[in-house]
Amino acid sequence: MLDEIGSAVDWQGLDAAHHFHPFTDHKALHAAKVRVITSAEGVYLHDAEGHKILDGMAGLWCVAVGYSRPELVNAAAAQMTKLPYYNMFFKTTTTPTVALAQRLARIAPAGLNHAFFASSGSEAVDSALRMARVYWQTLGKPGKKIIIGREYGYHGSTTLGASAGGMVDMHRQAGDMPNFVQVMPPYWYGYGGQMSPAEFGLYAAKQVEDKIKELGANNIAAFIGEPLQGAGGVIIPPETYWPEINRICKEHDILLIADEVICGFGRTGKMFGCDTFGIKPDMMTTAKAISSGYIPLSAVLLHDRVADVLINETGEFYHGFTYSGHPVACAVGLANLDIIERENLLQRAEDMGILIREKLHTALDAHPMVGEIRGVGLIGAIELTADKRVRKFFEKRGRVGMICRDFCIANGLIMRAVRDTMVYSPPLIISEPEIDLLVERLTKSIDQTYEVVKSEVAL
Ligand code: PXG
Repeated sequence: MLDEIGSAVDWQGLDAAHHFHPFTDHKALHAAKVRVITSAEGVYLHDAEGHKILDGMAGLWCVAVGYSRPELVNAAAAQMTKLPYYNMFFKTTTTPTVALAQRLARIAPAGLNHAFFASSGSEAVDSALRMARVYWQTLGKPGKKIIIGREYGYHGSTTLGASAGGMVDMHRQAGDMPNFVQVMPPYWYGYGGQMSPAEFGLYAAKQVEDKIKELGANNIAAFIGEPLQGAGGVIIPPETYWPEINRICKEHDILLIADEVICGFGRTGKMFGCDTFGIKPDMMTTAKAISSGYIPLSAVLLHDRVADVLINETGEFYHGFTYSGHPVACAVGLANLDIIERENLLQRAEDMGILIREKLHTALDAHPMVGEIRGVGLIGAIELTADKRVRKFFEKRGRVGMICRDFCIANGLIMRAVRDTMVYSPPLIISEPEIDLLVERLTKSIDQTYEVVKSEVAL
């Protein structure tokens, strides 16, 4: 019925008049006009103007199983018909909630046997940070409050999440909660200089240890980090980084929170980023691909060593949401995990990831504006550079990336630009011909961008 009300132009006008978008320069959006997405299937989006667009971002890193999967629709409909909602507060639970909690314990790294549910990654992060502080309070160490995050980390958009994260502009606008600090990310391309990636991984980990020594371990609750930093530009740590972070957190008695909101459920070729990078977390935050984005759902997974304290010693933990453990969301989560397991999407992410990187290397290695091609599983990045010999950034960071992003969309491909880094994260069901199309459209867009950059230099 909604589709019949008016043309794309009407929706654009109404959107500008009444819809306040997330993460948007509103004035610029109103001048440019919004794109109305009307339907999607597989890896393709359709807009109201008749374009068919290849979604190289799986929505916002979340649509793992692809669009329009009847299994998820049916799971939601069946659960809505039987029990559309009940809460978890009145000494009550629902069967999909319990089944998903058990399923998550089975697939998570050893020891993470307890799930707390919420509806978004931000809520999961907020919950995990509160759990960390309450854990230390319970153990008689209320001074352990500080959360160590990283520059270019993204941990959501609640005030705690924005404070934990290190996205510069966002942090400046909203991240002013006390007891949060940031350290250098393991971003070899940007900060590694003459060090080898392995040397730099240890160097970046040392920044965490130095910060702990500076602030005092008795003041620090937790270190939070994404296994690889997604929204910050698909920053993939050198192999030496995480084993060293495991050691540092353990040695200084600091909780390690792995933010798996992007990495979780197959993105990196294994079920979790912790599996891929050998991380030993005390807690994991998950969202996005837990339901492939079909319905809002997130979970904090707690290791027994944290859960035992919160369960047996804390007394009441004053925290939870109306929609914690929502039966419909959990039913969709279960059906989504069924697809991931049945279609062997972890292996597929691994195989297709290898393929996409091979094809990107063939198409772009020699390109004068491409400084690095990196990836793991089906997530990766292409660094655009002003001088590839010395990994030089463009003078005005982010402008070239934005030009390339706009060419991509004009060429029928959704890619994100993070500063001047082009990032991809397609649905895990992407096929080889679709990967060919992605690489072809991206290559064309980078060529077009290069023409613009060259013409400016010539002026
Ligand atoms: N942690 C991580 C690692 C994330 O990537 C969140 C927490 C917050 O999740 P919610 O569901 O509250 O948004 C995220 C979300 C982007 C972009 O432009 C990335 C995210 C969200 C919105 C935009 O890359 N990541």
